[in-house]
Amino acid sequence: MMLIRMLRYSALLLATGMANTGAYADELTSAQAVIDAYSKKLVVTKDLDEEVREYLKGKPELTNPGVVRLDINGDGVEDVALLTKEKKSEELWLRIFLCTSNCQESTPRQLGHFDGIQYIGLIKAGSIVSQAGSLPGANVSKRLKNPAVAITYSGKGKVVYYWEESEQKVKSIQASD
Ligand SMILES: [Ca+2]
Repeated sequence: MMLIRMLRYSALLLATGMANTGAYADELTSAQAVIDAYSKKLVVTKDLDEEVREYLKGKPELTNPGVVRLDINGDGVEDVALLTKEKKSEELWLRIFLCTSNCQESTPRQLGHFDGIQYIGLIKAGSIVSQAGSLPGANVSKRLKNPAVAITYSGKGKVVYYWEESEQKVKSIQASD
C-alpha cells in the first residue's frame, strides 16, 4: 500500500516536471530571457559544417549562428531573432520575438530540416536588398529602414526578414547576393 502511494507520488512529480519544461511559462521580459529559454535548441557553432565554419571565420555569425539581437521594428527596444532546431526531427525554425515590457513571438517559421549550412546574421539599417529572380526591368529593391535578419543557406542564397511598417509585421524577401 505504502509502495503504491510512493509510486503514485513520483509519477505525479514526473508529470509536473514535464509540464514545466518546454512550456516557457515564465514571462520573457527581455531579449536575454528569450535566449536563455531557448538556449538548448539554438543552432551553435559546432552544428555548422566545416566548410561553413571556414567561410565564416572572423565574422560574428561564426560565434552566434543562431542568435541576432536587433531592434527589428524600430521602436527603440531590443528584439531578438533565433534559429532553433528540434533535437530529434532536426526541424529548423526561425523565431522572432518583439519586446516591449515583455517579448512576444511573431509568427514562427518552419524552415525545413537543418543540414549544417544555415545560419542567421544581422543586416544593417539602410541596407538595400534586391529580390532574387525578378524579371529584367522589374527588379524589386528595398531600402531597409530598420535592421533586419538574414538566413543564409550556403550555396542556395539568402532570405531577409524585415519589418514592414505599413502592415506592422515581419515579412520576408528572397535576396540576391
Ligand atoms: Ca523593437
